Amino acid sequence: MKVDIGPVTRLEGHLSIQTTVENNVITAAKSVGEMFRGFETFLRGRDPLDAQQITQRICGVCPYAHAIASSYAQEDAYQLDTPSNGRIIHNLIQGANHLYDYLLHFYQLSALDFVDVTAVLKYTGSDADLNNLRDWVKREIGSGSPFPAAPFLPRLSGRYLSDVSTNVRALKNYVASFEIQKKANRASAIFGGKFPHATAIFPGGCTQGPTIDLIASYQSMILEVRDFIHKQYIPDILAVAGEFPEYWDIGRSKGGFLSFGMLPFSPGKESGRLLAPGVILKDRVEKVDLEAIREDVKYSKYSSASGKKVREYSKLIPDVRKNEAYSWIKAPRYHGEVMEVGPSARILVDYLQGNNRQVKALVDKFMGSAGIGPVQLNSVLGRHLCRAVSAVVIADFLLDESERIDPKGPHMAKYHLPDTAEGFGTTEASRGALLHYIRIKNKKIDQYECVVPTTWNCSPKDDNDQAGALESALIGTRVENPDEQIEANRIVHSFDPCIACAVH
Ligand code: NFE
Repeated sequence: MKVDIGPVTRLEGHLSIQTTVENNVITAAKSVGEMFRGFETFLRGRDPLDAQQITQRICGVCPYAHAIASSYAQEDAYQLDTPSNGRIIHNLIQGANHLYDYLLHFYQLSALDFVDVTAVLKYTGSDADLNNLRDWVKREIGSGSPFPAAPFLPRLSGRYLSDVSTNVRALKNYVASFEIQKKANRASAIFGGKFPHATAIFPGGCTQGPTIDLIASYQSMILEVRDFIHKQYIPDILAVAGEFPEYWDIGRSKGGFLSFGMLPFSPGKESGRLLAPGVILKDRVEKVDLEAIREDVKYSKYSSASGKKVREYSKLIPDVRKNEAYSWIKAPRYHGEVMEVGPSARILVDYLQGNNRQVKALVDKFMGSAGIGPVQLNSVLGRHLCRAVSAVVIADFLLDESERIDPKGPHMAKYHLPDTAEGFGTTEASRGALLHYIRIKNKKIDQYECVVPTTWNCSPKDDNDQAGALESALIGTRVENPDEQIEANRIVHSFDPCIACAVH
């Protein structure tokens, strides 16, 4: 039977997932991005210094990653020597955004796939938030409304966490996490100017300079976020993992892994990154070669040339009637191979290279207590755990990094806009590897390309008919109830798709 489980909710944008189920097993899957945007088209002809502002509008969740990738691409094009403070402030803004995004994803976008909201009806404690939630859920359920207690209910049928106190604790954290996310966003906005869509991120640094009071405010907010990560977020993930251990083996993508690495150490891009870049192909980690990336469009709704490299310009021609095409998302491939990007890629690429000692220690500790190996980080639970590992490492780094600021030092490079130039910028957005490419002619943007995390993960099939990463993770999954497929929803949510980004 063919089932359309879309539009899938609790993600950004319009994603439909169509599965074919035979004998309760998914045998085929289509990831369908349902809109077109055209940022790369309307960037052409504009002032290059608009790019880090305009590309942030690709998304309201990960705007800073776009600003950073664009700034790096322009730094490459203008040959800028970014001062240490400029690089540090970029990191402080981008890192805080990751912390916000991991909490948003776990609590609001995926925890309710596992947490039993109705457990709050059995709550008898004295917490005011939980009492309010319990009374509201009770009233809603008895109200006769067709959608009582939205957005918590209705929900898909399946097994949820059984222990009342574990559910109640997670629900309390669902509510509490909003305040903590606000803290992370305010920390970013101290230097970025505002959230979303920072005004201050610039190629070569940040227009907002550091002062002792700004640094102290930033640190106090990150300390609170870090506390929540350790005391609430990680225990909640481990509680889910403890009761659903089968999800260490559900949702495994079938290709390689790509991470661009993130958070460069000062003074510059040559001195390494907190999380290292790399590609995992056939269990070996290799250096990233940007020339190996091509974007296929055989099954995407474009009649432009397929298989172009990032810097090979091909006019993007939307084509709603194209035969066989089923998505507005393109299909990026690395040496023709399917790549998963995102938290598991980021952590596995770093872990297998032994780059960051803290990553190694955390991964070993969690793998040891769960009784799993690295291959199981490629799974629903693996993606959740790798976000948590990223959160711990990034939060500690941000606190250290903020101590390295020299309040008297420069925070912006001087730049000269060249007539003709090109540049690549790579970083990790929360959802994975993000690449921006800019080519400048006559001081205007001649070509701009973004290769975006969800484009990799939620791509349709490529020119060789290979399923995309998410599609491949769905195929082979056993589903108890083919009409609802809670298992497929959990897999989709573990990738945290952002379709606004994917179709940019
Ligand atoms: Ni719109 Fe984005 C994606 C992330 S790219 S959320 O995909 O993370 O910067």
